[in-house]
Amino acid sequence: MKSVKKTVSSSPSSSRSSSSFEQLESRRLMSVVLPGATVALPGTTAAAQPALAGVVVRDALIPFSVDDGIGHTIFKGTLQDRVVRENGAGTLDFYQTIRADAGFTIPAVLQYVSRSSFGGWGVDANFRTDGLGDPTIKPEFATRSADGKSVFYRFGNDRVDPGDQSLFYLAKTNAKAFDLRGGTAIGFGQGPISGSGNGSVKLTTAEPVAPTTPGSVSGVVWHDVNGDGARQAAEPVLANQRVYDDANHNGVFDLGERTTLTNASGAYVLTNLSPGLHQIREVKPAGTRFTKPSSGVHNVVVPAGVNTSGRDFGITRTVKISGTVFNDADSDGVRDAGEAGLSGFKVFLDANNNGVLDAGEKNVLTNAAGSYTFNGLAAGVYRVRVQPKLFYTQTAPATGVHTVALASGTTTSNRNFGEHFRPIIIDPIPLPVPLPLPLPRPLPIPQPIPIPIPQPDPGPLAVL
Ligand SMILES: [Ca+2]
Ligand SMILES: [Ca+2]
Ligand SMILES: [Ca+2]
Ligand SMILES: [Ca+2]
Repeated sequence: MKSVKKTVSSSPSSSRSSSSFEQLESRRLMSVVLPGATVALPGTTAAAQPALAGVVVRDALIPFSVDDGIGHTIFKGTLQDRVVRENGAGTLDFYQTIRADAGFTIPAVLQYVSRSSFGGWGVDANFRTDGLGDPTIKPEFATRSADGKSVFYRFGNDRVDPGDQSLFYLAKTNAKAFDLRGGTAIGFGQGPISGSGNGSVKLTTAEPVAPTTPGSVSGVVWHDVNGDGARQAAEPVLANQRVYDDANHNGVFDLGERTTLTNASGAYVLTNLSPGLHQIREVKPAGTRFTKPSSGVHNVVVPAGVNTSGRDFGITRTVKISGTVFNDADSDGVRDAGEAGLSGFKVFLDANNNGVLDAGEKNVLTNAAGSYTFNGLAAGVYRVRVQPKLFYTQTAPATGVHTVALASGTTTSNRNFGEHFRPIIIDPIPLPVPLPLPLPRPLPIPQPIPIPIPQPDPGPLAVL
């Protein structure tokens, strides 16, 4: 601590000429900074201002350095950016303190700190004398721009030695919410480096914002018995399933993340979600997998004050097998670049393991990409084979079969088959030598059929 306050040069001309000092009257401990006004800062303590007592809701250390633009680093240190929610009113106070690195051996001269984004908010400016910091490093005046947006703390060219820290200066506001898109500019004057100039830095810090109306997300958790990702009427809902807002996007339910349980109807509503992107997940019961969404996560952009419904979760105990039949052009058993999938191959689950597709054995045809999927199977052991096809020889797997053992709710993929196309050249069948056509025999001349000469009627036979 320095016994005598040191100043190096006169104050910046920007603020003093247009100053209009507000009468402090009885408010001796906090100074309201109206737009366009300048106030003297007397300093205060939590004992004198009990309203300042609160909970720290943000406390960030932001390292920074300041160059003078002509090749000198004139300051190196840390800005501590803190937001406190007052216990009584629930309003936010925005604190900062500047600390010089111990290892940076050149003393610097602190001129000003300017914070943007206070437009529209009530601001009382001051500094704390009951906290950490060197009592000689503090702002004497606060000026607010005419539009109310920026609050300018004027330090009187206070000398900051390595390891020194300013007192905490603050803006007590009537805001109840904040974000991290504010700006803080810090200016340093000429230091003792020969030939050095002024310099400043702009850092991203907390700012007061209007509170937003939260939104919500709702849906149903159900048992997708057949694993098809759709909810059939006979499929039951699941109660007491934990759904949560995965705030840190790590795929795990962590303490402090907003959560709820599904009710007897399998329904959930996650409330009080800030507007913006949320990852809504469910804690998956053991031995199951998600079929809807298959990724297990709903990415929802929550609008302010609106419920987003229909974000259902389907879980199943069934298993899934998938793979591809590919054209193994070089017959090496490996799918190389350029070896396309083969459509129309029949892949089957060889239940009796006899190597052939029998009646009743599940089978599917590969699609245009050569892919196949068996979904909704019960957990167990499966032998997957491809039915031979004319002109193709199977090259993979070497054993000719994928044998897979799948526990409840698991899947296996890339169960691929290589098929090499080898057309069989068949010798042409010799054409039979044509036999000489038999000469047509002359048709016999038809003979006239003798017409029977009618006989006279013998008359009735005499009965003997
Ligand atoms: Ca279903
Ligand atoms: Ca998490
Ligand atoms: Ca190959
Ligand atoms: Ca069979």
